[in-house]
Amino acid sequence: MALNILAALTLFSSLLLSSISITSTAYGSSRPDEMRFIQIGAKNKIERTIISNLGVSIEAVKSDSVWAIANSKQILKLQNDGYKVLGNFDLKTARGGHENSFGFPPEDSRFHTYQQLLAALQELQVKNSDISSLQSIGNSIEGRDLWALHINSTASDLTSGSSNKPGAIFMGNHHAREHVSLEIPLMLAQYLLGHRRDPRISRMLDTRDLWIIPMVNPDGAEYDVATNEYRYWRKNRRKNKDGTFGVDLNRNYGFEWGTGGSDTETSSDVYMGTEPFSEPETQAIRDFVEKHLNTKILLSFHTFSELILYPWGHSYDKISKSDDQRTFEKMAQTMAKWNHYTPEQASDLYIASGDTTDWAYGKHGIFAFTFELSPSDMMDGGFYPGEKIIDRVFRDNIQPCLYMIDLADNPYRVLDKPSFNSQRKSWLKNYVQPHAPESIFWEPINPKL
Ligand code: 0X9
Ligand code: ZN
Repeated sequence: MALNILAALTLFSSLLLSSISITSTAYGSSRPDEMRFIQIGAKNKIERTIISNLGVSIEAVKSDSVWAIANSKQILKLQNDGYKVLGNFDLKTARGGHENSFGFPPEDSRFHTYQQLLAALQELQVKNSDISSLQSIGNSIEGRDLWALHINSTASDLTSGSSNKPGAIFMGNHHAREHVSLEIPLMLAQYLLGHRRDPRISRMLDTRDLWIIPMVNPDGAEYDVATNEYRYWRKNRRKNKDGTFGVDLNRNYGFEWGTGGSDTETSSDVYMGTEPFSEPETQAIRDFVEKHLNTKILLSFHTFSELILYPWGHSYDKISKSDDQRTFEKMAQTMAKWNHYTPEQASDLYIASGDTTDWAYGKHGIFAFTFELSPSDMMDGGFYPGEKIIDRVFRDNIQPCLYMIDLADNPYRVLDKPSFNSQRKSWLKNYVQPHAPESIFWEPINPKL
């Protein structure tokens, strides 16, 4: 796709769209000012699933309670059902206002808006045009391009946009307010291209087909920062038939869609949409993945809670192919040694159907993970932890990302077979020394372009 023409068109259309979203006042029936941050007593995954089935979005899990965002109707229902509301806070008091009429507040200016992300991706691509290209893989419901950076050292693969090399896809920002989840895939791209002459990295770049899609939900992300206060927006910006807004993109994928932990109520934060893949954003990811079935690894970044999640999420069942189950577990446990997150099956958190990873694995056998990035707790800032957190979150996750890229040729290498182990050790020596001091692997690269 012709990058420059597309980029110019995007700049124009997104400026237009920005002004539309600034003047828009329609919120739908669950207006952000009606939403509350609540702490509810819940001791286990069954209770958490019941809460999630009420259409409440659970944001952090503690040993005997959860933090969630809910409207007054949902809170009443929870109380009627005997759940204890231990805390109830106004969302809007969580972060102060700022003077800019659009974008991140000055103290968070390192976070990228849609336009700043595009500029950063373009600069990166232009500096590394021999091994990367920037493509739009579709459009959001408001018409913004969904940008994907393709990294591949074979010119013909870049031109055709497809490859026989083992592929890995990294994506972020399915959920609008989870802004850290965009920064990490962007920094991963900057890291890989910034270290392309490092033998450990160049070997990877030569042998893998990498795609980075940092912002799957640009409309929601822009909406979240379009006034002088964060809006705690999660969904996309679909105008539903009844005038409410938004579908939860992580409930809209077409594998066991609508079978639990999502809602038919349009105003719910976990509204599943009218049908599987009803949304242009999830359609774009579906079509993209289905055009790139060389993909063996997929990582979808979310925030927050510091978790490494793997399928299934729609069911408490284990994966029936025991080699796959063991591979997921082994990979999650290995990555947890680097980022110190908790590795677990997604439904151990709570049941949720229609998420990216159940579909990617269930439909295409891709080893697909969700990372819930830092912070670990609501009290450390929840979705809005401040820009100071970004470097640390990236440092924590660079080795897990490199590990996934490495394994894209054959994730089963992690299984406990001697030949795989020795192969693995030599790979690790080539590009990562486990538990090495951070400085060996990490240098900030163009934190903000
Ligand atoms: O609920 C989600 O979509 C994800 N958590 S978030 O706080 N970022 O919204 C977790 C999805 C994990 N998948 C399942 N539990 N199925
Ligand atoms: Zn999320």
